[in-house]
Amino acid sequence: MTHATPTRLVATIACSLLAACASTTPAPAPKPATGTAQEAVVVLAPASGSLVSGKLVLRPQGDGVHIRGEVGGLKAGDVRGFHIHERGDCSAADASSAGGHFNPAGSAHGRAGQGAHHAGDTDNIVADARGVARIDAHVRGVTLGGGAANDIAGRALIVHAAADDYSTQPTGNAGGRVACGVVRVLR
Ligand SMILES: [Cu+2]
Ligand SMILES: [Zn+2]
Repeated sequence: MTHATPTRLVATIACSLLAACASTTPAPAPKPATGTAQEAVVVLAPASGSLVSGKLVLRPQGDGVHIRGEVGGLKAGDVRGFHIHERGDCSAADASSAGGHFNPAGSAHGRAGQGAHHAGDTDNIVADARGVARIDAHVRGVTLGGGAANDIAGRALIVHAAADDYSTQPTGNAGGRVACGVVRVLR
């Protein structure tokens, strides 16, 4: 009979639609931690008086960062702990300056892919008959560049004197640090 009724009806329908839209639209997800770098390199230099050295190339891949390269100066068949450590500082003779395992989530030490573990935990490396370990490791849940909490750019990679047992806290009982290198972004 008047203009008021249809106007109110339209307004009510519009509100209902908006409300429906609002209730079915997921809350904005936390900003994805996407790395900004395409490639980084690590030059592993001997530490603790060892002859262990190496060169590694890191690239973002899928849900993490892939590490490829070689570590030399080991003994045939050596099994050695290999981790990302929190500080990109290899200045101490024993590489203690690199700090502990990279652990932005405050997890326990463990084995990647098998329950709780530090973000920087990776599997032991194994030397061939010539004392060279070929690294082809995928580290899930970390990024390269961009400064997110899980960014490994500017951190350190460490080779240890012994194998990681994947259980002793917080180091895996992998012994001293025999090589250290900083993750340097190339591009
Ligand atoms: Cu380590
Ligand atoms: Zn660890």
